[in-house]
Amino acid sequence: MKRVITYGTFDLLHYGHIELLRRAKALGDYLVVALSTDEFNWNCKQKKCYFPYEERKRMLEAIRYVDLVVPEENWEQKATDVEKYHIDTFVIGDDWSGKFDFLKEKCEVVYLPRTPEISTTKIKRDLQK
Ligand code: C2G
Repeated sequence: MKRVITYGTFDLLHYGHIELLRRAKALGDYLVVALSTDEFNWNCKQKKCYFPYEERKRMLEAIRYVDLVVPEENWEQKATDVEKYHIDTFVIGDDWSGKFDFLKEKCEVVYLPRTPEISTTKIKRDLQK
């Protein structure tokens, strides 16, 4: 049972997120998603989510690739999460390339190419036109 973890905000869920989750799950048998809380998003990522945490969690839990959703509350929890959830592989989009190499002591680290042309920011911008 190979266990994979990924992290993110996943606001205004779109096919770029789904493609990331599909490829993350394909790296193992069990996928944990650490979902950024509203406080973490606002205080540490300067992101104001359209959907609150509980709604974003509910949507992720409905995705066939996702096995467990847990809160991401700070930048520092990744190393303990890898132990806590017995993770074999950490995966995230390559916009984060190199940023989490410190986890290589504990697990495999994979950066996946982002899906081009789509982002939550683009959706918000296009809707304002
Ligand atoms: N993503 C992607 N392609 C896109 C948009 C997003 O592959 N077109 C990926 C991102 O690279 C990330 C995941 O989908 O792996 C979630 O994206 P965000 O919700 O924007 O996550 P982010 O704010 O980057 O949070 O501690 C890590 C952070 O919580 C990551």
